[in-house]
Amino acid sequence: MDGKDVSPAPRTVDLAVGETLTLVVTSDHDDELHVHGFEVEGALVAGKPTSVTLTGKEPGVYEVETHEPPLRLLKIAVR
Ligand SMILES: [Cu+2]
Repeated sequence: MDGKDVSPAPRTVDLAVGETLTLVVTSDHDDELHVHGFEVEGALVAGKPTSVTLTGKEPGVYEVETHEPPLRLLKIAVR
């Protein structure tokens, strides 16, 4: 594993305004998690699940990514 596989494969998840979504992210290496639009950033520690809870506010499509390397994990469509 080279730290570049994303599972499940990136897709778009719908989130209604006012609804909450909890993401649990586990990386095989230390990294940084960034949820665009929600401006949530969190440290990912190798092998350790990190969870973030997001509440839909502004309608739009937002990317969830890591920074090292830059990988897109999913998109959140707030409607
Ligand atoms: Cu980012």
